[in-house]
Amino acid sequence: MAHQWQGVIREYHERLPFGADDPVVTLGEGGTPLVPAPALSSRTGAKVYVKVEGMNPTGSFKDRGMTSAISQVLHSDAKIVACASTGNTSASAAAYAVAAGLSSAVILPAGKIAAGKLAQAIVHGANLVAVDGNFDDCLRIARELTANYPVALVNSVNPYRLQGQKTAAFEVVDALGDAPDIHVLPVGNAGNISAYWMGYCEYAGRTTAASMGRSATELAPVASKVPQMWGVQAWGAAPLVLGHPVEKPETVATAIRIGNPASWKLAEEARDDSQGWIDRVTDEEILAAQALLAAQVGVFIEPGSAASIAGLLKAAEAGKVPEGATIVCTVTGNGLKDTATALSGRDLDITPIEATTEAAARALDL
Ligand code: AN7
Repeated sequence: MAHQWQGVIREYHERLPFGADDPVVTLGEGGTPLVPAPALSSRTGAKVYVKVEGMNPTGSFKDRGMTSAISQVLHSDAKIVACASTGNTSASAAAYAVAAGLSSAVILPAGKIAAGKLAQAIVHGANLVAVDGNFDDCLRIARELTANYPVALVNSVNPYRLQGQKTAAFEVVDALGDAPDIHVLPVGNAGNISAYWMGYCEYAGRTTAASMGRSATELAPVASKVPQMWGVQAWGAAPLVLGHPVEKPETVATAIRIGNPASWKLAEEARDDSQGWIDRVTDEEILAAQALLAAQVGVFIEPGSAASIAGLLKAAEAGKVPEGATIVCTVTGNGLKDTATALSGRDLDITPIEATTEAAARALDL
């Protein structure tokens, strides 16, 4: 019989805080590929996979949390959803608001959003507010707005966001047959690392501080273990590495240009309870990792996503990758969102040739 993936709420219904008759707003998110990355395996001595979250409907992992946050909004009186964003959350919120018949308002740091993400918010009809400030300023404004006006906040401080996002960990276990030894991911506002940790714990029959709804311990465990969680921040936006907020975060990876993550405590819990760590990588390492994944694995990711790959390679060089370990790196967003950064610094020779096969063959040195 034909099967169509139903989106993460229906696929993982029994582990999410929704009733059978609750409305579900979905664009078919989740079910993303877990792709073996031999080029990373050979460099690290481990068995490395990438979880390609850029395959989600709006091109990032945010859709997993937006289906659950926006579905829950339908239970309230709110007709407008709002978020602060470095780009991907706003793209996702705008699209899911359309699907739900709601309006959206997105609060963005002026001039620091990748062109593709801005285009998404615009075409989905979001009301845009550009702030002369950074993401942390935008989140403060979004929180205050939603506290004072009939507007629902759909940033990851809304606990329904992490509920949807935890399904990515379920998918990894379902694909591998058990949890990996190590899970690596980029860290910005720190919601995703917290959500994965919750998902891995619940699949192993444990709960975390972020768990809600039916207790995971009522369901039979699916995984026999939990992975170490390795988080990676950008060098100039690494509050969790430094142990204090960064007032003026800077990085080429605008998605993770965040100085005071909302899920700070949950991320520390994920790191410490899993015996993992959170490190930082330079912009150069991020861009090199992005180029490597595109040229040697065949997956085009955005710079923020490449932090996870850069962090893994840095750990390998430092001898911190156990031989033969199974490692999953989440690559959080699609490279097509920010082609300007991917192409910057490249020598693009696009001088046209005459329209003959011979000229094409000459140009190709055939
Ligand atoms: C591609 O869109 O914060 O640590 O406002 O877009 O869960 O915040 C995006 C974050 C990683 C970091 N990779 O995840 C936003 C926003 C990409 C991202 C992160 C983001 P969190």
